[in-house]
Amino acid sequence: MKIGIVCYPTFGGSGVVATELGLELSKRGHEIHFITYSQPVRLELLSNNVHFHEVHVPEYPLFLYQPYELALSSKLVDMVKLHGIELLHVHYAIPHAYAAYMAQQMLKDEGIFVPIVTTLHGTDITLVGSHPFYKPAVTFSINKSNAVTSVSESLKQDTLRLFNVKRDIHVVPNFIDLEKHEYNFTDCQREMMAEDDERIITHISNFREVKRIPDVIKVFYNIQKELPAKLMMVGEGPEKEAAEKLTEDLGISDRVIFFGNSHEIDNILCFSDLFLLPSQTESFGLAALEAMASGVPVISTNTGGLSEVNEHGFSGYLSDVNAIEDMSDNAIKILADLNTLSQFKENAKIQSQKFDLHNIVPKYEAIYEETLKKFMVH
Ligand code: GMT
Repeated sequence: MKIGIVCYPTFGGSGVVATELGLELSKRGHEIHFITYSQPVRLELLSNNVHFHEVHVPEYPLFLYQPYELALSSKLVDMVKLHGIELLHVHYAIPHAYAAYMAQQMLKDEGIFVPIVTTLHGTDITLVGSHPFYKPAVTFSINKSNAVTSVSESLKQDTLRLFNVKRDIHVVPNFIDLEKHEYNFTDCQREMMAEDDERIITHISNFREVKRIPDVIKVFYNIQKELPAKLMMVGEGPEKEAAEKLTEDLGISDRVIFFGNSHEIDNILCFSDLFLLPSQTESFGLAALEAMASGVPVISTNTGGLSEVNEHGFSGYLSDVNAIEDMSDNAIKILADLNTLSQFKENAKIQSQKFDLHNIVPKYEAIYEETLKKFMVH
């Protein structure tokens, strides 16, 4: 099948999922065309089956805002015609599903029908999409998609609650390539990061408010009072500066390392003992799954889809949002005893196997096939 994938190419779960999906589909014999404004961060290798087409938005001084969705829909039309793309899979409703619908209409005029599969990732629904400014366009784009998927049951329920959706929503959870997370112990340079007796705690995100970065620091502050520990903060975003300030104010800046965005997530996870994700809301929590796949237990909130990913008392623990003391106690419970820690590490790996890409990617393929069959008659 020739599939066009539209996503946000930057660091962030939706782009990562879209890229990994495209790469796996290409291995399964599909021809994949990524259509986006820059090459997705995890898309390192282009091949016969994997293509990248850049959406360029020409600057024009008359426009205060350059019209990306216009440029994207035109690019989609051109690429569908040039490469014979049979289906568009768009990740994130705004503006991708919207632009894809426009492209579909333009192509229809020329006698070409290309179905659209839209995957909802969370922020497009819970944070941005439900804003009254965007709500009509998001509702329209979802209803006009030929198939809609969401990354968790919780996100599906949020979407049904917040929008007047007339389409079925298929839940297809995010996934992980477990083989990639099987690291070689000789590569895991733990000794460069911490002393033998220190526990390594990690947080990875885009440092937006929704991630509750101060809670990460506060939980770590409590942990390091009980046990020798280091905190690895990975990512860039608006809350980073305040986080650095907070570590200084708490007198723990010598125990916290801020890495910035990293292409070496697996290397950092390989020496991590615990992952903290105290988010306000999280449709899935791909970063937590990536941690678990590397054998790192997770302390998270119980919001959104996190309880579908992290199993309380098995792969980690879940607490209410803002329950700093509870999260700290749970973290210490896991970290204080080496046998308990190694049991949780083992469990985290076991839990991640539920999301092995070999089980999940065929679900997308089935949706593509069903959608093509259903809509090709039109
Ligand atoms: O959470 C973010 O900051 C990024 C955002 C995105 O759109 O990439 O993540 C959303 O999609 C991910 C992939 O499906 C999910 O794992 C995240 O939970 C979800 N974020 C939120 O719901 C806040």
